[in-house]
Amino acid sequence: MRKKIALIGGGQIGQILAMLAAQRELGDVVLLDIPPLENPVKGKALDLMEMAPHGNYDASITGTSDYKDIAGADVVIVTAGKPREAGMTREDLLAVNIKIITDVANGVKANAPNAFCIIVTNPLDAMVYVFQKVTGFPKSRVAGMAGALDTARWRAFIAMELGVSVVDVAGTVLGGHGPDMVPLPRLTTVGGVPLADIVSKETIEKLATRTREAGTEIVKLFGKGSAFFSPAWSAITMAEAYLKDKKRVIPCAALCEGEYGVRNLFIGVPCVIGARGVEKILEIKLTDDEKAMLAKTVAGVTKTVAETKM
Ligand code: A3D
Repeated sequence: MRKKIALIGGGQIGQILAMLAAQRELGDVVLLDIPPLENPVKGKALDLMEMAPHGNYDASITGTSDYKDIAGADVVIVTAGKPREAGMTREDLLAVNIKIITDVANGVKANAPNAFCIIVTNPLDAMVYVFQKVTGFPKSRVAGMAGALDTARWRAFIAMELGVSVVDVAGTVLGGHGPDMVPLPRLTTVGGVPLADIVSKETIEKLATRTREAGTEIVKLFGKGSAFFSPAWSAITMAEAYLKDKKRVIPCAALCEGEYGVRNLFIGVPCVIGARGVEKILEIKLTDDEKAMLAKTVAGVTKTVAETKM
C-alpha cells in the first residue's frame, strides 16, 4: 500500500510540495486548504493528476478542505499561514499564524495522530513549538523545516562564489530561522578542502551575511510572498528521509532538552532523520565564538516563543 502525505496549506509552497511528492512517488498526496480556497486545491490536484502521464508517476493527488481526508497520513507538512511581504520580519507573522497553526494542530491531532510532522510556517521556531504543544506529539515526530533550507542557501552561495559544483559543498547552519542564524565556516568543506583554506575571511563573512538574509533577499525581489521552490525541496528531503528510513543528517528545528545547553525550545540543530522521525540530535563541539553566536539566536527564539504564551 502506498504511503500517504498530507499537505496542510495549498499555496505557493504547498503546490510545489504536491508536485515533488508525486514526482518522487513518495505516496498519495492530499492537499488541504481552507474554504473559500477549496476549489483551487481541487484544481491543483487535478492538474497534477493530468501531469502524471508525462511526469511518469503513479500517485493519487486530491484536494480538500476536510480534515477527515488526511486520516491515517504518514507524513504531514504544514505550510498553512501567511507569508512575509516586503518590509516584514518573520516575527510580524506571529499573531496571525499562531491561530492558524493551533487550528491545524487540532485537525492533525484528531485525524493523523501517528504522522511525522514537518512545520514550515513562519516564524518557524515558534510555530513548530506551538504545534508540538497543541498536539502533544512526541518530539521525535515534530520537526521544523529551516536548517535544511538555511544550509542549502549557504552551500548554494559558496558554490556560486567559487564556481564549483554545489554537490561538493558540505556544511551546516545552526540556530533559529532568522538573521541571527549561525553558519559554521569552520566545519564547511569544498570537496573535503576546508572553506577557510580557499577563501578570505572577508568573503566568508559576506557569504554568511547573505545566508542570514537570504529569505529577505527573495522577499524583496518578489515584492509579495516569500521563497517557495527551495523551501519545498527542503521539506521533501526531510519527508523522504523519514519515509525511506534514510538516516539522513539534516539540520532541522528539533526540540532540545539539554542538547547545546538549550532546554524546552525548538532550535536548528543537525538531526538524524529516519523511520523513527528525529532519531538523534548530533552535538558539535563549538568554539567560544560559535557558542556566543548560538546563545544570541537562542535568546531571539526564546523571546518569540514567550510571546506565544504557551
Ligand atoms: P501562501 O502561498 O500564502 O500559502 C499559504 C496557504 O495557507 C494559503 O493557500 C492559505 O489559504 C492557507 N491557509 C491559511 N490558513 C489556513 C488554515 N487554517 N488551514 C489550511 N490552510 C490555510 O504561502 P507560502 O506557501 O508561500 O508560505 C507558507 C508559509 O511558509 C508562510 O508562513 C511562510 O512565511 C513560510 N515559509 C517558511 C520558510 C522557512 O524556511 C521556514 C520559507 C518560506 C516560507
